[in-house]
Amino acid sequence: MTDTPFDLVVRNALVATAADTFPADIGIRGGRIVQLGEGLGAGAKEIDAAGRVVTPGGVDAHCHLDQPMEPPVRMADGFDSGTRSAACGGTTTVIPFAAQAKGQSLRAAVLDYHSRSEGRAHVDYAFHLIVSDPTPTVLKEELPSLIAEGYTSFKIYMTYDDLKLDDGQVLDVLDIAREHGAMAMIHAENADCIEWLTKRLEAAGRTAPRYHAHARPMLVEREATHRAIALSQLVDVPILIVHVSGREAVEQIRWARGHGLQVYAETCPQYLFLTAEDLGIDDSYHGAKCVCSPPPRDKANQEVIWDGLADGLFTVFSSDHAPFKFDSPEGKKPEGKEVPFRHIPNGIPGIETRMPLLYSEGVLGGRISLNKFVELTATNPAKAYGLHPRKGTIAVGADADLVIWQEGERTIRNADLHHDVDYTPYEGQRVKAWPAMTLSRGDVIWDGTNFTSKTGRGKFLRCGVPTLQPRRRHG
Ligand code: DUC
Ligand code: ZN
Ligand code: ZN
Repeated sequence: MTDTPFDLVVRNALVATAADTFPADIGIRGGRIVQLGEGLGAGAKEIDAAGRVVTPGGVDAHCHLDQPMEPPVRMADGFDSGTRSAACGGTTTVIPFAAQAKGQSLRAAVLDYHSRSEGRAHVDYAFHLIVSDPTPTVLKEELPSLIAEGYTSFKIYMTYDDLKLDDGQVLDVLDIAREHGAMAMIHAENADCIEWLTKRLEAAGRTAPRYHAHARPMLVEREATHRAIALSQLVDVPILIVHVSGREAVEQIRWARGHGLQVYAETCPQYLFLTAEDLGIDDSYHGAKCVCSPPPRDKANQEVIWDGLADGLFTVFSSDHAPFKFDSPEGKKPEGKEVPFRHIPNGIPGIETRMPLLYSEGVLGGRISLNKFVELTATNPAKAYGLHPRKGTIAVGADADLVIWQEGERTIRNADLHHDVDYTPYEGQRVKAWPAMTLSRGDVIWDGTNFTSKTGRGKFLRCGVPTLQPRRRHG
């Protein structure tokens, strides 16, 4: 204990962690939480949170910011606007992707991504890697050294010509994850099935955005999910299946868990709040706004995803923010054209709406507990990617990344959001809560009305190894 006053006390909070909900004042010094308890002494500054729930700042462990794209397509958000939008929606840590192009060294991809992020972020950030070219040098030299330097997770793709790995390559990469304790994230969709279906749809003249969903039915996700599980079982390494969309993939993951395999899963708001109908019930190009992969399914599948969030099937809830403007030659209309679905940039924005949507429909809608909300949006992503306990919780020693929630009805309007995208897929959606205040390392960066951060205050974070559960020891 010291007599030094706190820099800041958040008083009369109803603190929610992944484990407990309790009343407390939060004493902050030097950007960290230094004391928790009732009746703390005075701070140099004080915030009265009476009557308000206070959660850890969100950790959005799957978002894409200024990821290099094939011209003319360009992501609408870089680290400045992307982390601004994150902060205004209660997210204080983001983990986007340093993506290796085929033929590029992984180290070069990381250096390039640092040059895109340096001095631009408003909240703290780490990098996942995307491994698209697992050469012997990447496997034996670059990956091990990057993991040791704090890039401890990587995504691999089972689809997309420019990214996908064959099964042998997946095994090679998983083997490195096992050896070095890294976390492998897997995009599970069967590339050949998608290509076969896409060609048939194109031959029939079915190229409108809505046919994107026809080209990627649940079967292709189910098959690849099962294969990813089998490959991870062969190597005996944990994996995390990203953006799980519905029943068939969920069944595979339940099967794996039932067999004692360490298979983690992520889902995203689009699988709770959108359906394939949002890609169009006719051939309108507006459906391009909701083209993402896997595609949103139907209402029954939304319920399956809700059940999985409530019962522990899902470990993390991420936005998969992949921001492309709709009415732009750099976005959903490449070179100003309404293109066949195959060529529509894949992904939707959602970094700002992730936390409010889940808080509203999940917690206030009675589907998940407040503690489960914290676990899914902050604690587990921090553990899965080696940032816990610095991030993802409210505890002595943790960074003072906090969200003070305000309950009350409002309607999501793109005009009120802070990304650089010209639409939100959730336009008109009613929500029941929004962050009244977001603090990052003790700084108020969103006060419910104004964004009050300074560009470049966000720091790069080196990740430790995942701590979701102890790794099995191999004899
Ligand atoms: N996968 C992602 O994770 N994000 C955007 C598009 C995709 O296929
Ligand atoms: Zn993906
Ligand atoms: Zn993604």
